[in-house]
This record gives sequence, C-alpha cells and structure tokens, in this order.
Amino acid sequence: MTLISLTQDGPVGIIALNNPKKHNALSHQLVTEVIAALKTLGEASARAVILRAQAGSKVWSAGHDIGELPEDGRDPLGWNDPLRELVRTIETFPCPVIAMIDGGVWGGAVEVVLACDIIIATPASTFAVTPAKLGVPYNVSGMMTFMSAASLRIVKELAFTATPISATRAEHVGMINHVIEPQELEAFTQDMAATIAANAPLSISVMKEQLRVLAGAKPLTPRGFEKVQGLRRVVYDSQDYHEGIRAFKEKRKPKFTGS
Ligand code: LCV
Repeated sequence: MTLISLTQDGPVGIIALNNPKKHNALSHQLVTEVIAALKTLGEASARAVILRAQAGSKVWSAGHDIGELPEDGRDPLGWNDPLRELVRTIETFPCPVIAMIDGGVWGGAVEVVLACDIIIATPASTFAVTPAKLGVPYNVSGMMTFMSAASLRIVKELAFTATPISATRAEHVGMINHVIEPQELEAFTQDMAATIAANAPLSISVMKEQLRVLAGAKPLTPRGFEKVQGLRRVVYDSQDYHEGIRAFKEKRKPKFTGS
C-alpha cells in the first residue's frame, strides 16, 4: 500500500505524503517511497519538485516514526537511517525542492523541510524540533541543517524548549521563505515552481550544489567530530532515551531523571 502520491505537471513534480492515520510519520516505508519518487523525477529531468502533504492534512508530518526508533543502545539516527538518507537525497537532488506546508511539522520532519531549498507555509503551520521531548540524541549533520536555517539563538530555543513555533515567527527569523494564506498556497507554490522550471536547469543545479558545498564548509577537526559524535552515545545509552519513547507509546508525559 503506497503512503505517498506522485504526479508530474510538465517539468514540475509533486510528491504528496499520504498516511493520515499516522500523521505522515516518517516510517521506513514512507521515506523509501519518497526517495524512490525523487529518483523517478530525477530520471524524468524534472526542473522543480513540490513536497507537500495530502490536501486537508492537519499534520504535515509527525516526524520520525517513533515506533521504529531502536531501544537497544543502537544509534537511533545513524548514517543509514532512512530519514538521514532522505535529507541527503533532497540536499543533493539536481533541481530545487520546494516544501509546501499546511499543518504541523514535527521532529525529523522539520529537518526534512529545512533540507528543502524553499519553504512556503500557511500561517497556521508550526515547526517543532523535538529531540529534547523524547530524550533523543540528534545527529551531527542534522544539527548543522538547523544551524544553516536559523541563528544559533533560535536553534537553541527550538531545541531546548521542543515547542512548536509558528510559520509567522519562522518567516520573521528567516527560517522559511513565505507565509501564504491556505486558499492561495497551491497557486503561489506552483507559480514559483513554474518560474524556476522556466529558467536554465544546469545553472540552477550547479548553483544548488555550490551553495550546498559552501554552506557545509565548516571547520571541524576529526577530534572535534569524534567528541560531538561521542556525546550522542551518552544520550542514547541513557534511561531517559528509553523513558521518552516508552512515554510516547504509553500516551503519558515522560519523567526524565537525567540518567
Ligand atoms: C509514530 C505516531 C507519531 C510518530 N511516530 O494525534 O527529532 S527527533 O529526534 O525527536 C526524532 C526522533 C523524531 O522525529 O521523533 C518524532 C517527533 N515527533 C513528535 O514528537 C510528534 C509526535 N506526535 C504528536 O505529538 C501527535 O501525534 C500530534 C501532535 C502530531 C497529533 O496529535 P493528535 O492527537 O492529532 P495522535 O497523537 O492521536 O496520533 C494519531 C496516531 O498517530 C500516531 C499516534 O501514536 C497515533 O497512533 P494510534 O492511533 O495507534 O494511537 N503517531 C503520531 N505521531 N512520530 N506514530
């Protein structure tokens, strides 16, 4: 059973997340389908892609499928995690990917949206960075994605409070491109996609890759990377990590002890 829909309008591809019963949680299956859809659009030489949720979704995506987070001392967000692969696929995709948001965006889905090139959201949309809510150790490149999208002070507020911020605030701090009323969202997004698709695709794909490489060019020594990576084990080996996932599954507030 497919959890997304894929359509193409000339040079513009549209991928819609469509698993409402789990609020488009980024399960292995859903993410694998999105990656495959991007591959199809790449082979069809799409010149712009719109990534959206099915019309009427209250939640754009509830983030990583919590039921798929390992609890046995394994890195929950390692290199091969499907969500990590999706972020890399979007960042290296040869044409711009536009995130069209109407609803709540949670956890790892915020990173997927921030990995997109342009973000257009309705005023009611929200964005919540949730590792601290679940006791999860976010991954290094994910933190870099956040740091590329907003000032350090904003990233700290999002990460430490784990509470949703509004699209209006996100636009105000430069984290998203436009806030558009729901009734105009599709037309506005499709117009922007059509404008991009009418421009020179090679120039755009080369500028996209140049910007990715230059934005990611941060001085980090091997020793610095090992320290940052090692700190994550402190979290995913902790009781709090197990408590965060258990509390979600038992539909109760977590009781974190700091151990
Ligand atoms: C699996 C879910 C999920 C879900 N996974 O509807 O960034 S990190 O490090 O935190 C990373 C590890 C990550 O992304 O973790 C996930 C972060 N996501 C969240 O914290 C959001 C968790 N979901 C919610 O807070 C609520 O579901 C929202 C507010 C999105 C919607 O609330 P609402 O009351 O409308 P329910 O909570 O009743 O959810 C409907 C069904 O979807 C499942 C949830 O368990 C429920 O399933 P059942 O009907 O079987 O009980 N669901 C929701 N989110 N991330 N499953």
